[in-house]
Amino acid sequence: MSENKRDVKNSLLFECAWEVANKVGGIYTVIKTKVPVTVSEYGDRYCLIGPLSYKTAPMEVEQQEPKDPHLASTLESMRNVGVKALYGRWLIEGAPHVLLFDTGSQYSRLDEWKGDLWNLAGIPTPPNDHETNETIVFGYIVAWFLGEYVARQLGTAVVAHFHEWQAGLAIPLLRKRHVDVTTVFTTHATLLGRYLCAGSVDFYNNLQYFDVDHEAGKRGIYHRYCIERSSAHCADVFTTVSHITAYEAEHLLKRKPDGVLPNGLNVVKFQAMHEFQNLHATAKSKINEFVRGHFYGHYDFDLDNTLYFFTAGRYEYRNKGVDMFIEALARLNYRLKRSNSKTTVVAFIIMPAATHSYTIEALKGQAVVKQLRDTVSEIQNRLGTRLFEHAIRSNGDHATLPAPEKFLSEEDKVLLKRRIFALKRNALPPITTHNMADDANDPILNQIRRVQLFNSEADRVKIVFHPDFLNSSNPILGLDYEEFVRGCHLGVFPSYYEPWGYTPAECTVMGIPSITTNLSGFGCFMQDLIERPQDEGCYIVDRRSQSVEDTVNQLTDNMFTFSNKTRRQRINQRNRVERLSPLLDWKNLGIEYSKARQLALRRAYPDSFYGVSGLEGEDEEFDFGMERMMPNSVPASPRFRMSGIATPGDIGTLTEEALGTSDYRGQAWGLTEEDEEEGYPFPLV
Ligand code: G6P
Ligand code: 1S3
Repeated sequence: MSENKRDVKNSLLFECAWEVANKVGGIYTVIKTKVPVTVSEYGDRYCLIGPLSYKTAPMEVEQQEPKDPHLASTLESMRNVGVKALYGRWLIEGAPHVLLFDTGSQYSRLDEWKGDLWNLAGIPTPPNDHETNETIVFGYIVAWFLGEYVARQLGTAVVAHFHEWQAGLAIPLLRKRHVDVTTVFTTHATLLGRYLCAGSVDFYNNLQYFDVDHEAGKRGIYHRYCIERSSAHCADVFTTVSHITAYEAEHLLKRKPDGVLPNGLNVVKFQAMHEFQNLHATAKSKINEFVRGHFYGHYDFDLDNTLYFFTAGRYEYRNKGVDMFIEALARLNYRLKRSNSKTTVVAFIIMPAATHSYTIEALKGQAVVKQLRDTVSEIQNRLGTRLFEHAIRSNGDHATLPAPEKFLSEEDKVLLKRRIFALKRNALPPITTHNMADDANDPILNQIRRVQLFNSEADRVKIVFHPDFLNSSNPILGLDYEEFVRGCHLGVFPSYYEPWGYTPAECTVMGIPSITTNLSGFGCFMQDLIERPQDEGCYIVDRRSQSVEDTVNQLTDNMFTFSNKTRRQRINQRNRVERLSPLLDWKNLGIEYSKARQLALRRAYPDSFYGVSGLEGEDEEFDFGMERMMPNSVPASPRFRMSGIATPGDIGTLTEEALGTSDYRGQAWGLTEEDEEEGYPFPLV
C-alpha cells in the first residue's frame, strides 16, 4: 500500500462504532466490556471513535488534549474548517482514549456527500432517513480524519476496526481514496436478516435463495443495505459475531466472512464461591417484595416455593422468541397443574415498549403492602414497649405473663383491620405494570390473552410484563438489570434471530441457568464448546432441525424439569453454570480480535510479514500477547469439545475450512418437508 514501510508490530488501533460512549443496544456492551483487554494490548496506541452526543458525553468523557502531535494537528486542521470534536478519556474501566465527532457540525455538507457517495459507489440515499443521514455524515468525517491522520503520521501502521453499518461507511471511502490504513469490519447482524426474520418467512431454509436487492427494496432499506454490503466488501477483513451470522452474511451480503469474533464479558471473579449465591438470595428477596405488592389480594402462594423465570431484550416479538416463551409457559402451567405441583412460577417479560406511565393498580399494590408493613412495625414497636413495661413490673413473678394479643390496643386492632381491608381486590393481579400505548394490538399482550394466562388463583404460572428498562430508582420492581437477573432462577431466550445474544451470556457469568436456542450465536457457541451443556445449566433447545411444535415441547420440558428441581439441585446448578464464565471472558475471547487485526495487517502489508521472497519468516516472533483459551483456563469438569490450539473464532481458517459445508460448523440446516408445510402450530399475532 504505502511507499514507506510502516511499523506493523506496534500498530495503532482506531475502533469505531456508533455506540462508543453512546448506549443504544448490544454493541455498547461489546465495546465497553472489551476495552480493558484491548487497552492491555494496545495501551495508548488505542483510540475509540464515535458520535458526539452532548447529552451523554459530559457524563462519559473527560476532555484532554491529544499527546500525539499528528493527532493534535489533524484535529486542529479539521476544527479550523468547522468540525467539532471531543477528545479525551472514556470514563470506564481501562479509561481508553476516545474521539467523538459532532455530526451536526457538518450537516451542511450532507447533500454534497450524498452526491459523492452516489458517484463513488452508486449508493442512493433518500432525503428523510435520519439514521442514514447520520451514517453518511459520520462516515465522511471519520474517513476524512483517518485520511489526514495517516498523511501526517507515516511511521506506524494503522488498523481501523468498524462495527456495524452505521459506522461502516468510512470503509468504502477509505478504500476508494487509497488511504493507507488497514480495515476490519464486524457486523453484529445483517439488516436484511433482521427484517426478514421479523416477518413470517422460513429464513434459514431459504437463505441461499433470497433476491437480496429485491427484498431490501421491498422493505425500504435498499440504501442502508448498500452501505452495509459495501462496508463488508471493501474491508480488508470481514467478521461477524457468530458462525450462524457468518452463514447469513455470506448469503445476504455476498461475502464469506474471514472469521468470527465471539462477544465476551468482563467477568468478575469472586473470592469465594458462595458470594454469588448470597447475591442471588439478597436480590431474590427484593423481587419477593415486588411480588407481594403485585399479587396483593391474591397472594396465596408460598414464596419459598416460587421460581422466577424471565426473558428480556429489545422488543422484537418473534426474533427474540417471546411468542414461543408464552406458548411454552401456557403448557408449563398445564403440566404443573396436572402434576399437582405446589411450585409457582412467576415469569417476567422485560421488554421496553411504548407506554404511558405505571398503572394505578401496580402503584397501589406496592403502596398497600408498604402501608401494611409500616403499620405492622409501628404496632410491633408499641407492643414491644408495653411488653417490656409489663415484664419489668412483674418483679420476678413469671406467672403474671398475659397472652401477647392482650398487648394490642383497640386502636392497633382497628389500624390493622383497615390495612387488611385495603388488601381486598376484585380483579386479578394485572399482567402489565404500565399503561400500554397500544394495549389492544400489543403482540405480547395478545399472545397472553390467547393462551389465557391471566394470573388466576389456579394458575401455577403467573406473568408480569414490565415494558420498560429496569432501574433501581423505579418505584416498581426497583432493581438494576444485573441485580434482577441475579435474583431470578432461570433466564429463557428462545430466539429465532439472535446473532449473539448477550442475555443468556450474562446469566451464565452471574451463575444463573438459562435456556437459549441453536439459532442464537451464543447457543451455538456453547454447544460447540461443551459436550452436554444442559448438565451445566445451559439449556439449548433445537429450533433448527425440528418443528415449531417439537421445539415448544422441548422448551416446556426444560422448564418443567427445572421447576421440579430441589433447592439443593438449583444451588448446585448455579455453581456449575457460573464455572463456565471463563469461556465468556474477554481475557480469553479478546484473542479473536487480535487475530482479526493481524490478518488485516498481513493483507495490507504482506511484505512486512513474508519478506520479498514471499516466505513467511519475519513474523515468527509475532504472537497475540494472550493466553490460549482452551483448555487450561477453564475448570475441569465440563467436558469441552475443543482441543488445545483452536480458539473459538478460528480467524483466517474459516474461509478455507468451511467450504463445502452448509453452515460454519458443518451442520446441515433444515426442517422436514412436513414442518415447512405446517408452519406455526400456534397463530402468529
Ligand atoms: C443461595 C443462598 C442460599 C439460599 C439459596 C436459595 O444459594 O446462598 O442461602 O437458600 O440461594 O436458592 P433458591 O434457588 O431457592 O432461590
Ligand atoms: C445485536 O444486538 P441485537 O439485540 O439487535 O448485537 C449484539 C452484540 O453483538 C448481539 O448480542 C445481538 O444478538 C444482536 O442483536
